[in-house]
Amino acid sequence: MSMDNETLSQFLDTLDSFVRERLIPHEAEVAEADAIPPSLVGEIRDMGLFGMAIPEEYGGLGLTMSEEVAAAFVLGQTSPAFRSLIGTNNGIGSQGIVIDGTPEQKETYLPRLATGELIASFALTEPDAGSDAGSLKTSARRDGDHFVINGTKRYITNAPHAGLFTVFARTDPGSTSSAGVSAFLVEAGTPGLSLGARDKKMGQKGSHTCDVIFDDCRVPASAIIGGREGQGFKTAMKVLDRGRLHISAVCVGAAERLIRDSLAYAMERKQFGGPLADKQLVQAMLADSKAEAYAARCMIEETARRRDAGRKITTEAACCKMFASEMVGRVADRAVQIFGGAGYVEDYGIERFYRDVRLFRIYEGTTQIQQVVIARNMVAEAQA
Ligand code: COS
Repeated sequence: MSMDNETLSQFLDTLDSFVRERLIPHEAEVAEADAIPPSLVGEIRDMGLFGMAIPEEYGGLGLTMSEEVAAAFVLGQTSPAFRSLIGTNNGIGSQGIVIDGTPEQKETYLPRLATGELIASFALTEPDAGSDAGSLKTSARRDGDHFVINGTKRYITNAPHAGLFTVFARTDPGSTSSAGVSAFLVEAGTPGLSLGARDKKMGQKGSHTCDVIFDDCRVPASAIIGGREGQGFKTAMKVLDRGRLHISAVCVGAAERLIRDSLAYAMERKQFGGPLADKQLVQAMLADSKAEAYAARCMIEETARRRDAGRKITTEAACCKMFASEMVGRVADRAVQIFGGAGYVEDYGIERFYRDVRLFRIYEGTTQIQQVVIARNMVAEAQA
């Protein structure tokens, strides 16, 4: 759907009020308890946020990419744990089905993903296959009209809550690279699928990851996304192109929140006879953060427009992910510096954001992988 301007601005205003009035006040509690209160999960569900990126015909809001990044700019303004709760259903957990799924797969899963009744996870990473995703070892051996999956997936976001996993496994035993990988839709509760203990993370408390273990887990051949073997890696890459742009927008939201908090603190805190905000060295930090967050916002809006116009955005999404995730790291570092001692203790939440945003430079492709993607595409285009 492309919302008319009035509907979009109403949606974003409602989301903004929700973030300020309902989510921000619960940030410290969520971090402390390492859990989002069920009542808040219900409110998030009622707002339709699990289905932002799922087409309207399957019960979602069907936002365009431009609309989705506008929503992510707003959601990014609060603890990433809230965004993470709905992140997989809107992104890596659902988009394989949206982009490459069969009509039956869409019909079976998308309506429940859109409401949040079903939580989706994306199981690509393994103990020995992270950045080199194409080298994954999880196998799916054909057995009649079924496949038998064996292997371990690692750091899988929302796995402890997931009802559906998109699992990448090697269906061609003779292959060692990205060819020969297929994407399977595996439901929680399938015999042979089990979960490891929750990871103890540096930040993003309230968002959970764990291992997903497959031990002779038998699934029908109809569970392959799109029904075709050997297409899984490409599906993963298409999903990640989109996911990287969404994460970039979340980075901008977090940066804008940190800048707002830093400015408010600098205006209120007095040293050397006046507010910190009057000191040019503090102004330099505020100005650098403002300009960098604005640059990232513009890149992301432009890339989203290009995607909505049907253009391939692999290079641009990688540029956005690299720049925005590094940018929010610098902004968070400056925020700690502006707050000084107050930035290093828990009370103001700045140190929490500093730890939370560190993940953005790692997941859905590290900064170094984004550099590889950008440069490889530059060379390929120059050679074409
Ligand atoms: N869209 C569609 N197809 C794509 C694609 C994209 N964005 N990127 C690659 N492909 C295709 C290629 O065209 C190629 O197809 P052919 O074999 O038909 O030519 C195939 O996929 C393999 O691509 P490539 O050779 O580039 O794969 P590599 O194994 O060299 O890996 C990187 C490429 C490093 C970019 C990939 O492994 C990657 O993104 N790694 C990071 C993984 C990641 O983000 N992990 C986070 C986990 S999810 S939280």
